[in-house]
Amino acid sequence: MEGAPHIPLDFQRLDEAQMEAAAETALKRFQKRRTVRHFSTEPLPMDVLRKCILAAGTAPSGAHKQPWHFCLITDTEVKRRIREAAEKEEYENYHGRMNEAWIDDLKPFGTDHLKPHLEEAPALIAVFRSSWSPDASVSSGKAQHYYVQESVGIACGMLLAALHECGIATLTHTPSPMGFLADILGRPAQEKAYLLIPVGYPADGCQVPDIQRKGWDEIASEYGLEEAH
Ligand code: IYR
Repeated sequence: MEGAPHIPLDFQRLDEAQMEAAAETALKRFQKRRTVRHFSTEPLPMDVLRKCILAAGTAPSGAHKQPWHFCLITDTEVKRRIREAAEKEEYENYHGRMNEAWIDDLKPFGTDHLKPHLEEAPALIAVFRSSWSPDASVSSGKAQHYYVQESVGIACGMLLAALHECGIATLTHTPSPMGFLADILGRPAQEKAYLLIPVGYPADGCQVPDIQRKGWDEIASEYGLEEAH
């Protein structure tokens, strides 16, 4: 390939038994992941959080632009300000901006406009997406980014998976609109808040909704003519 240096892929081929075992382990582990809304205030090891964020930063992205930024927040006053701003928006959401069907759909989860977890969780990870980055070498002064939503969504999925693997519970929180996050955190104009993730250990006695997950037939279809053997 002209112009672009390439290096050999570092890839470890597994045998089929190893693949089966890895798939089983991954499924069992992922089935145990639950969204948590009640956190212990106990601090988390910060280096574990930093490594999970670095793991998320290995996600694929459009033209490898890596259009994400992760703010790792443990400061009590910053968390308090985020809670205050989120609750203000959520009050409007629960009292008029969300329609009746939406409010009904959320009843099993017991959510409301109050967000104590934004202060109780020992850390918040605010994820930003950037639609461009400053670049003096292009005439517009802005390097384009591509498939930003997809790229940042994948990075967030990898972040949740990495945190879960490390025994850390998460809440994927989307207070909306989320513009207050860029203001409070002083993010540059090209960045828009994408997701706010309180992280921590579950509070003692933490309960979660008794939900079922869709099965194979509901989430997947196969188009092979026969078993590949
Ligand atoms: N953002 C609000 C409402 C909310 C919306 C959905 I869709 C959820 O799955 C959960 C909550 C809130 O955080 O309460």
